[in-house]
Amino acid sequence: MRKLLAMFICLIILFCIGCSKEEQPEPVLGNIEDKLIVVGFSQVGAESEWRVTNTESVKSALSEENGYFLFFDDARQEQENQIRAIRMFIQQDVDYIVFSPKVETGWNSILMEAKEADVPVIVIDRFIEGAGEELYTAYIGSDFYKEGEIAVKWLTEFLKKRGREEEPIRIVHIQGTIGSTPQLGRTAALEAAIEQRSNWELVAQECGDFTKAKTYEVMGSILKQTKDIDVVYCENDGEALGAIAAMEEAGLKCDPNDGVIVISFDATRLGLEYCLSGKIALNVECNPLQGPYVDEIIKKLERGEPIERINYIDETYFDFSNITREIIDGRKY
Ligand code: GYE
Repeated sequence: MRKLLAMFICLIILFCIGCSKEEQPEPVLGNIEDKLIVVGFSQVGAESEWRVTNTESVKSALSEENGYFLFFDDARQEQENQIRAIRMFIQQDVDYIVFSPKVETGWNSILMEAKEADVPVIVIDRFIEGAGEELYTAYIGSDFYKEGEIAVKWLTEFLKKRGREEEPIRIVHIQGTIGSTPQLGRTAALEAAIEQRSNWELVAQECGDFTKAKTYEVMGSILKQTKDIDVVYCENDGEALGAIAAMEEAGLKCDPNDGVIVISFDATRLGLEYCLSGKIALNVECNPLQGPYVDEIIKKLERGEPIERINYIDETYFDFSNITREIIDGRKY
């Protein structure tokens, strides 16, 4: 009788455990992941104002309120760190990988791993060279060669208007991170123009790595060799600021009317302030607000809708003669 009673009590206890197990909630992250779209975002670094704005844009578009759970990794300018982060995202079984590749080459095997794990990859900002279409799902970014073409076309017309189209034009060229898509495109457009114009001469070509600090340094050494400079073509606003600081320190005036003509890319707020003051003569826009485009593509993929594989963002340019305070104040970055 006692045995029977003990068995009965055991059964009741097991039954209760069974019930409470079913009612027990899943771990919090498990619950979130079930509902939210999980994205791993590998950013190249934080080298410029442009980059910081780009990171913010992606983070705020892929927010929890908007249906996402975001893993973010800053690669601090190291391709190896980006590869490691992407591998980690694959292991974490994310739904999508978003990444801005530091340079164009060296991605094939990690993208192959993503493909084998069935994780769609959305490339933003910079592009990847030679990657077969099957290695990434979509690209969102800028047409960097076109940006460079806008710059050289503007310079050609500006010199013409000033009656300087036959004069020798001595150009200093500060490049961005070597091997990155913006560097390759903006450089190629300038080099093509120099080839075509016999009076344009490249007096120095150095890498400023898209930063103010490095450009201030390299511009300083260039100025030790020559101060006979007509144009400084910088591949982003940070570089333009560094070059201007070095030139002013060396006693050069940055002014398209009667000094060095500084050309820049990005058109960030600070870059446009310099344009308003005339220190930057031309600033070609490069739009960092790519987050909403990423969100739109992911949501379309989630709904099974077709998407454009290559997406270029529309861009404009500003020069010292048409920029106004109202334009600067009305911009989002
Ligand atoms: O122009 C520069 C940045 O890849 C378009 O990288 C981007 C470039 C941008 O650091 O400021």
